[in-house]
Amino acid sequence: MPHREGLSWRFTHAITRVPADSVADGLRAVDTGNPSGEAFRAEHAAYVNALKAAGLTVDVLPQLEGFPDSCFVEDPAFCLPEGAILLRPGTASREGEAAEIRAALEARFDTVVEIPGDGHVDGGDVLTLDDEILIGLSARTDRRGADAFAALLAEWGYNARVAETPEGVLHFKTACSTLGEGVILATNVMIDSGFFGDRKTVQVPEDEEYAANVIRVNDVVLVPEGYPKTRDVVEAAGFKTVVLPTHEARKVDGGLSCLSLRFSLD
Ligand code: CIR
Repeated sequence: MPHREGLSWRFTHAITRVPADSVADGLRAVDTGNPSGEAFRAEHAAYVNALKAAGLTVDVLPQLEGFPDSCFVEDPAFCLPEGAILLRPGTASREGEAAEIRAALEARFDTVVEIPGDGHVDGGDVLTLDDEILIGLSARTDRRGADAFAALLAEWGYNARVAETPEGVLHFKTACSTLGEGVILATNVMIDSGFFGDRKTVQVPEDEEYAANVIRVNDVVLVPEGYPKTRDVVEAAGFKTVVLPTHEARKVDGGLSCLSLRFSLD
């Protein structure tokens, strides 16, 4: 029974990786100053604690100086209850992160497979809903990768659909998130795109677009600090929020979802 109520937001486990000092060399679209490894690790510790408080067992992998963006573990892999899929990140400096996370996935899953072919997919482009998995084409996720990934998900019994990430948006999930219980938080551009059909959506208030990337984890929605209007609309939609600092992650285009792989092993 691959699709099920809560697939996209009920979790038992997470994998994270401590930010390296080399995160100062991390990729970014616009330079707003380098993140500090030390300050990022403090924010990361709060993030791990919030996942634990939400009921998860969290594996915290050691920092990897050779890969500046390696704390963004969501991008090199994708996890489902049946197993983990090693992806092929779509930028050269990050491709090796899939091999680096393999052992941690093998420690939790009996089944760990690689995405077939030679196309590229970043996990940040994959939005899991309870009844469908959306894969956004982006500067990181190409058609070959998305089609191969969708075919693999279909073999595993999941409905997968390929969509377009709006121009200028790094990852599909930079602009939308599952809030659970059939509701999606998204920017107005994403809502207008029609990707979500007649699903219920909550619109991110204008000038708070960064806060479109939140994560629902069991009973709470983790939201970034500094976006009070978004927190208000999420709460008004009936969800309980926990606010977390992401100031260092943001300097290298990172948000809350990218900092963990979340899955359920029940
Ligand atoms: C990158 O450009 O790959 C990193 N600096 C940020 C990755 C953020 N990941 C995500 O949104 N899934």
